[in-house]
Amino acid sequence: MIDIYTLYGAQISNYSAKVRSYLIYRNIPFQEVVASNYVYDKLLVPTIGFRMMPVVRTPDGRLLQDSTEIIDSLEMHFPNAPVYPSGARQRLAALLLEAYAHDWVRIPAMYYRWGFPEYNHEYLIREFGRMYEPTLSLESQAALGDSSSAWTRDRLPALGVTKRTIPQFEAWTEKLLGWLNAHFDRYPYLLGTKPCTADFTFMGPLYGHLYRDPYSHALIKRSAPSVVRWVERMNSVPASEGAFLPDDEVPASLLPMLLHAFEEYVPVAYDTVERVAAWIEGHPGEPVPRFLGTHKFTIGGVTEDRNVWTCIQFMIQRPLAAYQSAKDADRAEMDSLLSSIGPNCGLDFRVARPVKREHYKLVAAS
Ligand SMILES: N[C@@H](CCC(=O)N[C@@H](CS)C(=O)NCC(=O)O)C(=O)O
Repeated sequence: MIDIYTLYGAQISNYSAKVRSYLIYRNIPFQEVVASNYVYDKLLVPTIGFRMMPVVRTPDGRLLQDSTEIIDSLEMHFPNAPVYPSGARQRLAALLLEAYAHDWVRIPAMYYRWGFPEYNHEYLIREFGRMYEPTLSLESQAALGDSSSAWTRDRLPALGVTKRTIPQFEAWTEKLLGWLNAHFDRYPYLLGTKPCTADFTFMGPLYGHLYRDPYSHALIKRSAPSVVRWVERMNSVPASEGAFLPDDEVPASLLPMLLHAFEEYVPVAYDTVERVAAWIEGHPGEPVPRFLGTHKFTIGGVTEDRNVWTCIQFMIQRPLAAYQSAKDADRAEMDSLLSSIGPNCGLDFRVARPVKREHYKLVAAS
């Protein structure tokens, strides 16, 4: 029996970067195996039912999919030094930033990957080719990578990236890198000298895409050197375990990101929750589809359409549940954090039909 964990993923994959950096930080013995066509066909798809990474194989042979569930399951198995802060303010900040990084920061990550073909295309098609068919010749990998990356390349409009919103996504990304850079000038991780769950989630877009892809690599090195150093730190075994900041402090340098999350991401997330609830009412007992039509969103004052990505509910219901189930004293701490973010940053929104993952699919939780 294999007595270490196996991460099936890829260097170019957003959510593999999240799980990899978590495994490294937690010092969990693991090997990484590329999610090639062979691995998908022989091992992953027969169990999971579809092509999706990352997947973690536990030493007792179970396959876990979904980066958040992987981390949660490993947190239960390795309960010392948890990556979820115990303080109410820090815990809520971590869950909010995690959802924002998972669902929203992925959009500029996708745009900067595919929106600059003159810089990135040759590199990316070879990356996709070598991931899917590691033993082919370089020429064949490039040809294969070109055709086999179309599914993700063509997703920009489904994420709301269009000619009208590109300037807004660029402006926000520059701000985001500025906020993160200012933060990491002062702190090694988001909440102190040890990473929290949101640090790992930010590694997805920041390492998997922005740090590795040629165009954004130059941008991030030029404009956000402290983010570069954080990325590299996150992929290294730390010298010590570190600690979250004392007194449950959420640094002020995180507030602009949290405010942005409430302004532009949370409205989309709440609308998603309503769309999912309506769908569940009409389809009892069925797994929730990945997409449910389209809805409007606004970025930098420009309104556009995007697909309703139902997985967003899974992430936003976590901070909502943490807030709504908090005892009075914790709730008061959370309220003081929310009011320091901005005047309209409430978490009273009701999730009528919570969801969970069962057999690798999103289903109604009750
Ligand atoms: N919610 C999932 C998202 C995973 C995901 O989107 N993985 C990408 C690679 S980074 C993928 O395999 N996508 C296949 C697809 O979208 O069809 C997770 O956190 O694991």
